[in-house]
Amino acid sequence: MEDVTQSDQLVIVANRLPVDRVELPDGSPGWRRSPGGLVSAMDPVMRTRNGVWIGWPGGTETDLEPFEDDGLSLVPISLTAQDVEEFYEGMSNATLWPIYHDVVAKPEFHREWWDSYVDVNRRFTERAAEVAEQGATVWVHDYQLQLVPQMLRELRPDLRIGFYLHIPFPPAELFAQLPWRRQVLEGLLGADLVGFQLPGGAANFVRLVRQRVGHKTHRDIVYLPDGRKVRAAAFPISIDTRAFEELARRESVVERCAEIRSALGSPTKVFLGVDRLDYTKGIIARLRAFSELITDGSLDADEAVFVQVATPSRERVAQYRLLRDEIDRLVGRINGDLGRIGQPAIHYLHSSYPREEMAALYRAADIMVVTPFRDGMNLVAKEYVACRYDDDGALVLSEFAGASNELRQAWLVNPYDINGMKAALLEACRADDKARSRRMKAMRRTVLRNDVAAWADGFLESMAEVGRSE
Ligand code: ADQ
Repeated sequence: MEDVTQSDQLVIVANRLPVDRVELPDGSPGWRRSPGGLVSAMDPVMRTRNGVWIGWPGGTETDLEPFEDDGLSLVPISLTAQDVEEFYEGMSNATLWPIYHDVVAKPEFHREWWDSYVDVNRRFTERAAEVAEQGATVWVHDYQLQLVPQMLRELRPDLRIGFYLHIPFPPAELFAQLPWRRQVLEGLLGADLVGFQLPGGAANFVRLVRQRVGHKTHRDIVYLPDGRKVRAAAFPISIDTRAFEELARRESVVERCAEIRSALGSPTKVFLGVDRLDYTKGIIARLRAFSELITDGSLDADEAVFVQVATPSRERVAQYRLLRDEIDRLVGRINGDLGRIGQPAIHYLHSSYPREEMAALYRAADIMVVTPFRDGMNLVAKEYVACRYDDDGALVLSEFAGASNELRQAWLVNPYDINGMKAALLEACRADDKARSRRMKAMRRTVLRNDVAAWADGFLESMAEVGRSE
């Protein structure tokens, strides 16, 4: 029965707040909304449900007060320089991130990083417990905050708690390396609903709970000894598809697309890669595959160029600095060997761009190359499809990106197989108009149907049901 004191309030707890600290024209500090699918998906729900967003603003400022930004209530959590080093760069990005991504890089284990992870998770929890109204819904996001569900349930058993993992949940064999594996599983079990990108992640989780914690499970439900039930299920995330399409249709974007192609020397085929600079994204293997196609004469350097955009990311973590140097060297070598004056084979841009520029790049690309070794979803693949309202363009996509579950009509590749990637790049490049448009049409139907609003609604409806069935 519905309790009259239940609140409709929705509290989001995520590592980052959806705003960045900026300097206003008068020199005073202010905030700028950081564009992103999650914020735009949550915005309408947050407005109707008296929403509050708890997160870290990204710096080390202290004594930040809760504030309103364009109708959104934001509650900042302060991190010290030591928290950033141990909780964020350490435990989150040098331990959990590689373990959850197939150990593509070697994870580091440090007990003081774990202590900091527990401590910061507790601070997020305490703030959520203060802010949430009686019976509110709290939606916790991602691998940085896996202990929050359990900590919050202990403080506030009246709340309905959901958790969503944006990255893959690893197979039991890899997860078992984590010295704090049981604490993490128990942390997640504090939620009523634990959401994953793919059914495989949910199944890994349920299996681990059975093996390592010893709870009874049946299909997607975990039965706790106190009678509580936890559901683990897949909710593949998406993008604001219509907003991307609308952007891609703008006159200014169409003009910018033509400008980009002409600045590249009007090649016949433009290949594009867009990633955060991360070792999971497979940037090196893909550039190598492309350069070999030119070296062995399958592609002509006068006809084909590769544009690789890599957003700076986690630059204080050692593995990321090494990767950046490695990419710099590889691009230098390829262009030294294959480029001509004013005509490099690879255009490498190490920076972040506004969404209009991204849309223009997607429009300008004949072949979009998305080849991560492991990726929860990969929104770039979906953004590319959303921008191709002309039903043209080819997507080469790794089997190991979550997006490959839905975008079956892409040219699917194993990113570890360089020859296989070369063959797929060539096929995508040589496909006739009919084949390209047939594949693109089918993928567009998929991303139009499952957009980010459908994703958020699906998760929240499922949370409401889990609550009711108890
Ligand atoms: P990411 O690892 O960051 O996300 P992805 O899903 O591709 O990977 O999202 C990247 C976002 O950054 C895209 O929206 C893209 O447009 C933007 N971006 C990339 N390069 C950019 C640039 N140079 N300038 C501006 N914007 C740029 C994590 C998981 C993914 C999962 C998402 C969402 O690792 O697997 O899909 O969360 O759940």
